[in-house]
Amino acid sequence: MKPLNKVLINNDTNLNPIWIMRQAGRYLPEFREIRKQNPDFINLCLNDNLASEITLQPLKRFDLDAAIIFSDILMLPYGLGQKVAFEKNFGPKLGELNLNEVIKIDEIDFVQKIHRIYKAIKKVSTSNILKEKNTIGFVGAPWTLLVYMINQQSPKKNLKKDFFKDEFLINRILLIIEKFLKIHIKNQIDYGANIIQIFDSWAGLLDEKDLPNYVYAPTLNLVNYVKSLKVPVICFPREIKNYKEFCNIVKPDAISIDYNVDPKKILDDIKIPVQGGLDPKILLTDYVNLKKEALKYLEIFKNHPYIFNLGHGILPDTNPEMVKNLIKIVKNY
Ligand code: 1CP
Repeated sequence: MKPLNKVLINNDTNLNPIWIMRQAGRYLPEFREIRKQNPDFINLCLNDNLASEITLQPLKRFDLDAAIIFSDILMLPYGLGQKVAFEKNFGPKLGELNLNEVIKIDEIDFVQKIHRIYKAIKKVSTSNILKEKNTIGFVGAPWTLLVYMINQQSPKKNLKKDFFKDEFLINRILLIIEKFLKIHIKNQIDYGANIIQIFDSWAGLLDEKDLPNYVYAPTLNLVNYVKSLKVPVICFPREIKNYKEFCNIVKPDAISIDYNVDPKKILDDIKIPVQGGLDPKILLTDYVNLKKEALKYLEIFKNHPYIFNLGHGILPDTNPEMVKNLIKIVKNY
């Protein structure tokens, strides 16, 4: 059985497998080298040779237990025909969402635009390095994708004032997103992904009263769909206040926690396997501090099924040596 499955399916508490959000990325010089020669990020995601090579880069360096496919949550709006670009020092920039065009897109158009992601997954999942390891496929949650599709840029920069004005439009787009996310999930699994992670990076933007409508209901539909395909599903509803309520309603196979939440409270509140938590900024400090903070999570979850990870993506300024140290600390525990 693959390492993450031991935790997710068998509730193993002796093993703390580890992978790292954004483990294939800018903190690795070998990634920066490829990126420099491929200024168009979308094209890079659609280049199955390079995308699979990038996916495996961190596994060649480190003793990680899983690969997460090199792609992006915004490949979904791209597949729906919305313009998506990534600008240096700015982040994602999306074109206007044209609902009249989007509703004309069918499954064949969508898959045609992004099928090379699936080719990359096939290459990765059948590679020798991953024989005993997991291949993680992923999607953005409907809410987080809606945020990017309507806001056209990161809400970190600026959130459109009239975002919630047209509730009818929002609910319509959510249904379209959900339909295509299911197609995207099914294809990732068919081509070799054996875990699905759902990133709801902007769940924390919502008032608690809006969570049932925009986060719980659409995510529950996806979680049930993944379960019907017999693959474990991990949810990351970043920065919501009530992880317990989320787990009780959505019932994923594991919950990935952000770094603002108290892990002791999570241990008290949550019965399902837990993933993550460590603040990525800790990797910018020193070995002694890293060991202290990593051991904190390992101690708290020592009798709970736990997958080691960070509380958000690894930062570009991270020294790869610190990643090596972290993995050693976790494996030696
Ligand atoms: O190694 C891996 O983790 C696999 C690849 C991966 C994943 C899982 C990338 C590559 N992106 C993602 C998910 C993703 N993309 C999320 C969810 C996780 C999270 O919260 O970080 C989100 C919100 C995005 C959207 C996105 N794409 C952003 C964030 C913008 C914001 O609002 O702050 C950014 C910067 C990107 C570009 C991107 N995606 C991935 C990489 C390596 C990069 C950087 C590209 C570059 O400039 O070189």
